[in-house]
Amino acid sequence: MSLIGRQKFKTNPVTDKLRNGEPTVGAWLSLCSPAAAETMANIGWDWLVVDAEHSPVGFETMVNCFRAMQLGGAVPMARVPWNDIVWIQRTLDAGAMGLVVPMVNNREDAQNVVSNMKYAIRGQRSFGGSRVASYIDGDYRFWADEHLSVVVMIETVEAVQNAEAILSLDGIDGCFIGPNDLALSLGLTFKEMNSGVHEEAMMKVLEACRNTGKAAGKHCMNGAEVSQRISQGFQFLALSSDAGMMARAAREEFNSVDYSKKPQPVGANHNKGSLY
Ligand code: 3PY
Ligand code: MG
Repeated sequence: MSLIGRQKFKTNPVTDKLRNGEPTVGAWLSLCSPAAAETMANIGWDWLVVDAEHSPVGFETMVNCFRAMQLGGAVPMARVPWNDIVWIQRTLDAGAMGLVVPMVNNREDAQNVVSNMKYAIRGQRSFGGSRVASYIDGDYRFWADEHLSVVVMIETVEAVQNAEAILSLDGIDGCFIGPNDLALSLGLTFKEMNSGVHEEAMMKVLEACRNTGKAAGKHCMNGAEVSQRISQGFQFLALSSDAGMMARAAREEFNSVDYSKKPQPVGANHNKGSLY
């Protein structure tokens, strides 16, 4: 038998890096396309996140995105729409090796995330297997409780104030700042993001991560910001999304087209004064 696609993993490379203080870089998938997921996975990202919160992706498409990511070597992850046991259970069973959970505002929310992602006696996840079980080395039930990446979103003023209480909870690997929702919560325009009180709030979250030994993350617009955040100590960095990058590249190429280069109609420069 060929070993293509059969290499079993003992641990989760993303969780390992987050726990070891190393940076990881990934991207959001909003196009709901396994073909886009496969193309993206081949780039070399540490992880890719299917966005089930703000894209119309369906479950069957999400599973196919996970398969495509695995094929390309990226750790398959998802952002669930809410901290909801049904979504969390089904997404993990579908093959996510880690979840990003939005709007975690206090310690109780964080406790519910951990409980929703872990089997008894630690949590309330029900056992029904997972696609990932075939690809890991060991018993999935124990593997999942130990190695799934548990990332909570800090994206409100309340969450920033409670960051240390949230992050100190055992079972949480790190946080991910949603800059847009954080700006809304602070009453700021999107132009005011990444400076002033917005930046101060993010630095407070980074400090809470340092104090608790957990990974800080953030959604970034471009590679320059990812590099800057890595230098500050952030570890779970998303660079835009498949849709965003496609639109940006397409816009750039489209805008580079010079319509004025069209050939002049034959005879346009004809010397009307000539007999010939
Ligand atoms: C936000 O900016 O609020 C996000 O959720 C980004 O992923
Ligand atoms: Mg958000």
